[in-house]
Amino acid sequence: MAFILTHEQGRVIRARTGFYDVQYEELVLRCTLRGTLKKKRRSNTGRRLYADPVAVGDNVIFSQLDHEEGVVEEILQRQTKFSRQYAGKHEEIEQIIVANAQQVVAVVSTHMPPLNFRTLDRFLILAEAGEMEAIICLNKLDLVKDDQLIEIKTTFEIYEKLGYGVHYTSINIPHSFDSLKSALKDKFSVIVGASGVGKSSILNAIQPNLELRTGEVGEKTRKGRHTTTLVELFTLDNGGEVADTPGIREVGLWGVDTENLEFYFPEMEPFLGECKYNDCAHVKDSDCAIQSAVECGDIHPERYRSYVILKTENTTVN
Ligand SMILES: Nc1nc2c(ncn2[C@@H]2O[C@H](COP(=O)(O)OP(=O)(O)O)[C@@H](O)[C@H]2O)c(=O)[nH]1
Ligand SMILES: [Mg+2]
Ligand SMILES: [Zn+2]
Repeated sequence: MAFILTHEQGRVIRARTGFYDVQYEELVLRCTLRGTLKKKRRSNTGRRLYADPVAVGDNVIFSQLDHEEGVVEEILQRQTKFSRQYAGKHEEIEQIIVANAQQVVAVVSTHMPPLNFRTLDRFLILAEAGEMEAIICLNKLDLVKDDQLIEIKTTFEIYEKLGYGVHYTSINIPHSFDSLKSALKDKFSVIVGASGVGKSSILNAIQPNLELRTGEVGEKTRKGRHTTTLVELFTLDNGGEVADTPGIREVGLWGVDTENLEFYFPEMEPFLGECKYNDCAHVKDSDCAIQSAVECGDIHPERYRSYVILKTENTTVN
């Protein structure tokens, strides 16, 4: 290389603990963080704030060290972020999974792992909290019988009515990925879901040359390096970009105002302000418009269950 880049703008396309691959035109540099950035992980009092200060999708200022290494100098302002509460810690630590994505693709499967509306609702709330649009993909359609499928699709109509696009897919059903593929066109999306729902398989079906490893817990990189890739960004030939994420087991809410959790459930909006008590939590309170709406069938019981679980897990309900 004839010259060494200093303080250029690049983008993080791959992240694993401590190392970030930063892309600048055709060049990809393995970067570490400048010491001043590492400090950003902690508050002034020394409390840890972030699992990692840099995420895939971040636009950064970097400097090159040699033909394959560099250092991240600065992180540019984020438009959006998909974050969760860092798993297994009692402290309040934010884990930014992807920065600057426009859309969240929340994947669930019919079986293996079983269909879980609680997890799905958590992903949708995190998308809302991070100011991204969300679409839903129900994968492994081939694992259910026709009559079961009809029942499942009826339940998913709730989500369609709420305005979420729902895509029904299976790696064993040709063309089932066509509609999802169009939904990814020209957008930067992040694909999330429990381990094993088929996220990597879906990306392979949409773009076979990605050759992502599937069916594994710890994923190795395609070049066979024995490192665990946490999150990786891919470009699709239709102009879309997708960040594949490893299975998110615990979807701890982050950036969500749980005092006002009802605002994250669009179907509750028409009933807000109609409860007897101003500070109604809509859980056990009497004369509650939300609970009445559930009884009348105006709010789906599955969605209400998600609300109650999240509300009681995050706040004390009287
Ligand atoms: N029957 C069936 N199996 C699938 C489908 N999609 C993925 N799988 C399988 O599910 C397992 C997990 O898939 P993978 O893509 O690694 O899931 P990820 O952890 O979400 O990335 C693999 O063994 C896949 O072959 C599907 O549509 N139908
Ligand atoms: Mg995967
Ligand atoms: Zn109420």
